[in-house]
Amino acid sequence: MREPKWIAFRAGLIASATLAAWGPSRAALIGAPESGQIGFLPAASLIAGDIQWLHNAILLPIIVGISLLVLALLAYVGYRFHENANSVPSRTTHNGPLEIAWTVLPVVVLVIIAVPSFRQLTDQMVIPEPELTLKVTASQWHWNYGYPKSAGGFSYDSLIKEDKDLKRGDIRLLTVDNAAYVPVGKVVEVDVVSQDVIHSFSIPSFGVRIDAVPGRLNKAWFKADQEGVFYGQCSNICGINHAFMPIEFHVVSQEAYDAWLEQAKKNFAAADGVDLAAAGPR
Ligand SMILES: [Cu+2]
Repeated sequence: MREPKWIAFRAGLIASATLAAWGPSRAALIGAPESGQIGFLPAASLIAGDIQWLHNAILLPIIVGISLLVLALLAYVGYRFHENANSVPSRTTHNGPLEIAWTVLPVVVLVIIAVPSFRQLTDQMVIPEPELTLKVTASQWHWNYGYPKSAGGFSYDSLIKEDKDLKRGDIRLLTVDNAAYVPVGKVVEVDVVSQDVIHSFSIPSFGVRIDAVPGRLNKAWFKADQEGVFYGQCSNICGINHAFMPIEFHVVSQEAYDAWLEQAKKNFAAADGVDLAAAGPR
């Protein structure tokens, strides 16, 4: 009986290897979640890297340290001052040095957090001279990407791909019909508005998250430092289909971007909002 089992086992191995080879190629994919993942999506911009550093190198050690300190104090109090060990409790109500310490130490901790935090906020809010400015308009429930006049002056809707339309390599709930394209290594400013309710434009790998508010122009920026496909989602509960307005950005070389631009100018300008869903190159 061993041999058939062994053959079946090997057949299973070959089948799974073949399936893996057929599966979606993740080589070009960088900014998408994976099963079993914990932590952040990989950073593809300096700002995203800074944000992750602040979390991993500053916040997490402080959080762990404070939690362990409080746990140790609780354990010590439970051990040292339980009724049998300490039947006549002290009636002390004040302790000057202790009170100063527990006021000053949290302030020091907050300052340690504040210094890099404010520096990063400044980096995010002070937008360098942009090389491409995208207008991002949120609606219930899709995004519209507008390219500036210098790039052809067109705009198009970007809608989630429904389950029935998914092809191999697409990611359910994240792949869209018309993705946005930006060149690698260029400062991209995103001007974010909303047509109806408050949405939030978010691409974790770029370190970008900004609310889309009706009647208000919010600006963010990123400079993607590697090519790939990066996903985000609307990050502000905006209604029944809030979970179904993903964001897909392709970061490509300047040549690939120029080629896409040529094609997109024709497709989207010709479509003029009539049949945008069918017009997009992918
Ligand atoms: Cu939304």
